[in-house]
Amino acid sequence: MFALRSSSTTSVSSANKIIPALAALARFKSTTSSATSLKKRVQELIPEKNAEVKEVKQKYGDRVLGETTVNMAYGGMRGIKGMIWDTSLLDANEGIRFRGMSIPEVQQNLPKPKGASETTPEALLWLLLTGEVPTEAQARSVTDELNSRAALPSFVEDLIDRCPSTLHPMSQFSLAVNAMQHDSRFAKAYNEGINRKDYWDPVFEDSLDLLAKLPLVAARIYRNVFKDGKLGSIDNSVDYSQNFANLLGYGENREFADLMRLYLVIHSDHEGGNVSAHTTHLVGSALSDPYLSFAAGLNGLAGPLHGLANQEVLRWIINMQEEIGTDTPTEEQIRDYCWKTLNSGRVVPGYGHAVLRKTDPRYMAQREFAQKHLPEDNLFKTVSTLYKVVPGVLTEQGKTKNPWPNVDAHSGVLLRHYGLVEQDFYTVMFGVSRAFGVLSQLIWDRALGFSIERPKSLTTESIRQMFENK
Ligand code: HAX
Repeated sequence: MFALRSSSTTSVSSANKIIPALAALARFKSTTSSATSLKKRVQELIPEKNAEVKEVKQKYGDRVLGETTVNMAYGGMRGIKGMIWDTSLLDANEGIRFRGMSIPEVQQNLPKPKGASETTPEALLWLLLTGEVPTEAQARSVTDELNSRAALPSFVEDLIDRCPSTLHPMSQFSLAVNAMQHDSRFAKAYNEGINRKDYWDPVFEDSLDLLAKLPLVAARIYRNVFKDGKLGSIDNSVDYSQNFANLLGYGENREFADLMRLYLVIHSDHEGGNVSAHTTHLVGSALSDPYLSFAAGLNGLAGPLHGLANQEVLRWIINMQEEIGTDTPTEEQIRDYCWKTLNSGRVVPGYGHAVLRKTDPRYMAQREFAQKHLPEDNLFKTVSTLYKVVPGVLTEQGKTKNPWPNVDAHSGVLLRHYGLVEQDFYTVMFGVSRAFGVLSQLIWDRALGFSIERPKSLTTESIRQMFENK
């Protein structure tokens, strides 16, 4: 397997084994390849990876991965091991690892652009697609590649401009991504009869085109809905996150550009079972092209129990401040407000997780950013007080399996600090980031020839019959 390669070893952390930090770090340092083009490197790896999957299927194809209970079938298929997602793996107590690397390891070991304090989604894309830590030149080559593909078709610009400002930014985002399907190289190649062995190639091209265009799409929506509609252009000399910051209108603040780098890296991938990832993968399995697949994933991300939670968190905090009449509520006031939310049959947004059972490391990465850059921000202080209070309240209520904060509990306060106060836009930013993870896996789905998804469903009556011997 090629999760984190070195010249001498090719082993990888298995599903529930965490690589000891020191051994892992030693490996990260020795992982370089001479290829300067991401596509060329992926192409080199495809035969090796196909051989590995073939071997695993031959050796272990009949082994049982786990059992499925009736409760799992009724309970959102939680915990059912039924899909392959090579770009990242989640440990319930540790959080996400991208190709075996934790978030702090990614922050420490992936290259950063000159003058930046955080690594970039471009460097992460190289890691997700190849399992290798890129050199500075390799990361820069991805930046150049994305910058060169960023321009939008004019009809997509017109489409976005014609959306009413009352249409939610996530709906506009999904609409624009669907519309860009017009230029899908995979759809065209399929129509022309491409050999299935080559599917990955136009899927790679579509994915890079799509990633490249997302900042212009997202920023156009932002500037139309919340600002004067005027938009800058891509600067080929700077990285993806600086360009995104510039387009949104906050690029002059170097801290904000670093926040974008951090934000786009940590929201990118969270293994395969979450709604946005699984949806993209599922729709792609029907050979819908990357635009259609990712647009479907975005529609899932727009749900309040998933990505929309970041907008809900901010709204909830602001409502609390208004209701209590202060922007520095006490622990007691916050506790009362949490109970009020729970007693009215609503969730406390930003807390709980379907799989994680500890504080989300993505929350911690953002908390560390806040402690460094905005320790005196009143909203950050409130978010910190929530961290002290909410887990206790949720534990006392006794329902949630995980009372700790997730990624969405922290992102809004950071964006708001730098002036990006329009919370209805936050999930669009999440979507830009999520594209890096789900499209990386989609490329591998086609390179490895994964099948169309078709799990078995049951009726309640059929379950009765199975267990009542009818
Ligand atoms: N507030 C109140 N109740 C909560 C809760 C919360 N934050 N988190 C879980 N619960 C409740 C569930 O609603 C469920 O209640 P019922 O038994 O009455 O249905 C019970 O506790 C058990 O749930 P669980 O098994 O712990 O959690 P689930 O896997 O069912 O749900 C969710 C996971 C993330 C959807 C859930 O924790 C939640 O609704 N959190 C608030 C919304 C949120 O922050 N979503 C973002 C999650 C991260 C993400 O995907 N980001 O994009």
